[in-house]
Amino acid sequence: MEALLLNGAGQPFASELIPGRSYRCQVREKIESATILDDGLLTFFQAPASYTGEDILEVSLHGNPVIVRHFILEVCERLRVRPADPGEFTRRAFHNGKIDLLAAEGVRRIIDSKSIFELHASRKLYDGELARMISRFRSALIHLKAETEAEVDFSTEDLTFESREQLLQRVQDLRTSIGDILERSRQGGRITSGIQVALSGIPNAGKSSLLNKILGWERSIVSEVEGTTRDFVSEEIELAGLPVRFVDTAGLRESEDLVEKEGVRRSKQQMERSSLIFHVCDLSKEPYPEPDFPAVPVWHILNKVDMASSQIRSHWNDWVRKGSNDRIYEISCKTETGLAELRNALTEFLQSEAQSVDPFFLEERHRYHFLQMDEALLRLLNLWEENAPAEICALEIDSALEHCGELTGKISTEEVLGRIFSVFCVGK
Ligand SMILES: Nc1nc2c(ncn2[C@@H]2O[C@H](COP(=O)(O)OP(=O)(O)OP(=O)(O)O)[C@@H](O)[C@H]2O)c(=O)[nH]1
Ligand SMILES: [Mg+2]
Repeated sequence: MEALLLNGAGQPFASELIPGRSYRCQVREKIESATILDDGLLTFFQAPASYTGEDILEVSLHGNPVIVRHFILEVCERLRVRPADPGEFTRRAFHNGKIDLLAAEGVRRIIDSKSIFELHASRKLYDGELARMISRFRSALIHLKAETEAEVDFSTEDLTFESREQLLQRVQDLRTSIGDILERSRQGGRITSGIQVALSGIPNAGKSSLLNKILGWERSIVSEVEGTTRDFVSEEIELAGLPVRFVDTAGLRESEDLVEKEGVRRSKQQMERSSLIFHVCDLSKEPYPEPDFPAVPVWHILNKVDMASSQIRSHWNDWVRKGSNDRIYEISCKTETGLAELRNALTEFLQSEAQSVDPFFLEERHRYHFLQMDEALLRLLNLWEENAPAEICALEIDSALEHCGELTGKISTEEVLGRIFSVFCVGK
């Protein structure tokens, strides 16, 4: 180590590094050569006060792949250390009891978060919000089990246990809490996976022009030919801290052309999946009948206001549907009139969407265990109803407890751990 890593003065490091302090270091091309390839920082974290709970020597180099490759080939080789596997540091932290499995999953979600909203939800996972909920479930289940076992042990003696009604109520409450968690995650997941805004309208209205204006780059092909966009084109950006997916769709019209027909079918499908529809209208024409929209807010975007007489504008304003959630904006993609107002209104809409939803989500794995827990509790209720022996009832409580353990990683198999950590990036 000392021969390969030199301090800022070009001297080998003294053998004692003070934990938590960073040292400047230089990486030479070869031990014997004086050619310096990179300057970096060396930090020593002493067990157990480190990320993994083990001694860690962290070398920070410039992220150039050539430097990193050289470091791995020359330096790591000689030090007889190997590059870490994906997620290995977090896996070690988990095995050494520094974090539970939920927090480990939180680390990955933090790294992969695509919006502030998702980051908030990931932080909660990392900080233990779900772990605390599960711990409350576990205590309630253990209490339930103790009551059931007491029934077995002392069933012939005259002792007062919690009444069956009280126990039934407790199980019902647990099932309600599971339902609430699943619903919260469904809501949060809807936002995390992106709020979709569909741009729809007749051919040539300016849908693709508007998409490009919103994104700030020429994502979609714009032309005066009707039916330019045939398949939908989507792009995700972050607005108001939320991931928003804009979908530019094929112009809606009756067509005999098979490809265009399929495009229109897909347009309708995308509209149904959207939280908001921008109905782009062509102000260079007199009002025409609007398509059927699914039951989501529709904003009528009266485009090409630069070409429209005040008469046509008033015709259009009288014409469009005015449901309680619907709005009208006049814009021009050509002169950019009204685009700033539209953007501000969209930001406000997204903020109010986000405020109504709690940043919270469950991984597929979590959902599975919660559902299994719920099923075990449902079976328990049925068994009680049939007056099944208490020993049999206790098995269902055990099953629910097992799922609690698997959620936090108290009970885990190599296969499950492999699946979780393999999707991490190297270095975490
Ligand atoms: N004058 C004027 N022309 C516009 C405006 N917006 C779009 N256009 C023109 O209208 C034509 C159609 O625009 P597109 O954005 O391709 O329309 P579209 O709705 O995506 O059309 P399809 O993909 O065929 O359904 C192009 O020639 C644009 O340059 C505008 O605000 N003013
Ligand atoms: Mg188009």
